[in-house]
Amino acid sequence: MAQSKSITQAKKLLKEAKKVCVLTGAGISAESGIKTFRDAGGLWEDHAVEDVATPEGFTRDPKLVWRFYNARRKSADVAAPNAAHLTLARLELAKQRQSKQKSYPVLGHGEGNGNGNGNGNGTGHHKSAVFTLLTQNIDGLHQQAGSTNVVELHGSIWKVRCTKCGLITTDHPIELPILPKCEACSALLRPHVVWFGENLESEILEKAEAAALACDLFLVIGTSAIVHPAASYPLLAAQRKVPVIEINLENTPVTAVSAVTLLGKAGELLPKLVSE
Ligand code: BV8
Ligand code: ZN
Repeated sequence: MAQSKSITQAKKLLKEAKKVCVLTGAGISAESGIKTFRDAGGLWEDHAVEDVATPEGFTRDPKLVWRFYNARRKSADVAAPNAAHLTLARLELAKQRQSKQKSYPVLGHGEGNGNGNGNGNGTGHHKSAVFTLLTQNIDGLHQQAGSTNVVELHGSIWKVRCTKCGLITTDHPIELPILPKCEACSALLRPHVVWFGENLESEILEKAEAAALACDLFLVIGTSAIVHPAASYPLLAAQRKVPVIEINLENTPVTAVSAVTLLGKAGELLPKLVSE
């Protein structure tokens, strides 16, 4: 199907959708100058996953791991949201406005759930939001772009956690000391991210699954869809016969279950799907 026909079909599906769930990966931040993992020149080219993104690697050589994350804090600090991030923020607003018109209550976690999206209505009872953005990215660019209902599946590069007392803090210089110490108990600090072999936070897993099970459209952008459980959410939606729209430079394991696959750069394609 010619790409223009696919774009028309994707626009129609997005316009009609009432509850949208989105999954993003490193590809959506590539046009903001942040390295992806698996592409040429990607992070995994000069670092062994098991050395820099596993708890065992951190125990073995915490300095190596902190050099890796300090470098990524510096690149995330100078990066700005691109047109793809900004379009998703606009789409969230449009869907919330659309739902209000249809007097759908915009409901989220009333009590504000720690990952910064307090867009609840204080009713406290849990109903899936009309727009949920699940991201594997730890760079915080979605929130910078204005997205509110963001679920950081793998944590945030801007949060650090004490390996002993568990205190989570954010007020640190961009480049942390090579072996940063906890202000409360002086134990070693680690990045508050989810490493391979570590479970995701249960509340995060709940929200992600609830959104994938409640959505009537699933949008997948810039992910190789290899890492689980993140890669399972578009499959969950497809199993429910929910249309999946994929945007990537290349085909991925999600392509087989996608109603529409748009091959190209997210920053160029996504703005075409959401009218001004
Ligand atoms: C867990 C945080 C319970 C830190 C990350 C089921 C089956 C198989 C394996 C497993 C399974 N369940 C669990 C596992 C094990 C493992 C896993 O999935 N392994 C993989 C390798 C097979 N999962 C886990 O360990 C998870 N924990 O399951 O706990 C458990 C525990 C033990 C055993 C069983 C169960 C935790 C996973 C989280 C790890 N932490 N990040 C950090 O970032 O430093 S993962 C990290 O890598 C990212 O967060 C992301 O998830 C992944 C990279 O993927 P992408 O973001 O997609 O990036 P990538 O470079 O690969 O691709 C970029 C894409 O964009 C490409 O397709 C490219 O074409 C495209 N692109 C590029 N430019 C553009 C573009 N597209 C559009 N526009 C552009 N401009
Ligand atoms: Zn501590």
